[in-house]
Amino acid sequence: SNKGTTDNIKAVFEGRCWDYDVTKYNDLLPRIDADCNVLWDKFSQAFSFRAPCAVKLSSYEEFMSLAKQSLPANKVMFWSGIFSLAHRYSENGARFITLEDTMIGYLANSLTWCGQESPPGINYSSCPDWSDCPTEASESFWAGASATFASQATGNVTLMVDGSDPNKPAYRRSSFFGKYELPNLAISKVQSVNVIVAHALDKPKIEVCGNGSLALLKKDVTARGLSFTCEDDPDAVLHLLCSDDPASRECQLATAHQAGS
Ligand code: NAD
Ligand code: CXR
Repeated sequence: SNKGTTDNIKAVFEGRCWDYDVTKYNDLLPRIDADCNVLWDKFSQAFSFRAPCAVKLSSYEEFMSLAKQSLPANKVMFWSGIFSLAHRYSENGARFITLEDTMIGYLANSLTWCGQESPPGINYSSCPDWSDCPTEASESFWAGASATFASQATGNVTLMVDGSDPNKPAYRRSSFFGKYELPNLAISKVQSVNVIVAHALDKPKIEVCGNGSLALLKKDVTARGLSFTCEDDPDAVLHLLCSDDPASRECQLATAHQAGS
């Protein structure tokens, strides 16, 4: 087993919430009506005073319905297997809005929590790893968050995936994206899924648009009646990667202005 519930989780959660309300995403996303202490009560009631794996998918429903926000068209971005680059690119909502920019994802991101039956109802010393609980319990929060987020999306949506991971395909039907986001895109509200396949610099491009799991993704997207586009390493993303590794071979940009001078 793992580390326990994040220290001072109630204060961290409520502090994030009040801060979000006042200073975060003011021009990008709507404010929440519910008070932050009410959100904490609904969130914590889902798991506290219960055995750590005894949390159903439906447990967080009331919290989700109080905290969900409408989302601007064409700005929603999903990611799978590539947290860091996706968030550097989305730029806190400036380019795209990820789940972690919305109140629901913002409150919970990078926190650990689990319950216990005895007081105080929250286990601060050890929580099971998600792979130690039945699927439903390990997925209960992020499955609901992902489904809520995807069902609010409109227009063209973006997905970033990792085409360089030797251990897992870029698209997996078993991922949160595959299980809870793609199936909740509303055909009446979403037009297209635009996929960005990112590849680590100087590493083999294991998966590219049109092949392997990306062909399966195209099939799954178009079967839902949505349009599909796919691009490997768009310049805007490549240049972000290059900012961390400018000496890499793929980052040696042509310098036409010097030629012949
Ligand atoms: P992924 O494989 O990169 O997994 C995302 C995160 O979920 C990882 O940090 C992983 O450690 C954790 N995870 C994996 N399987 C889990 C499980 N069974 N139970 C609990 N946690 C698990 O990509 P994915 O599965 O496609 O999920 C990413 C998508 O889903 C994003 O679009 C995002 O909107 C949403 N999501 C976000 C988080 C988060 O922690 N912020 C977690 C899950 C899902
Ligand atoms: O150990 P994992 O999540 O399951 O992460 C697996 C890998 C990491 O090694 C890392 O490469 O996935 C990547 N990753 C991040 N870079 C990252 N940054 C923030 C995964 N999760 C990241 N987070 C947030 O922290 C996510 O919301 C994630 C939470 C827990 O991180 P942890 O390292 O335990 O759910």
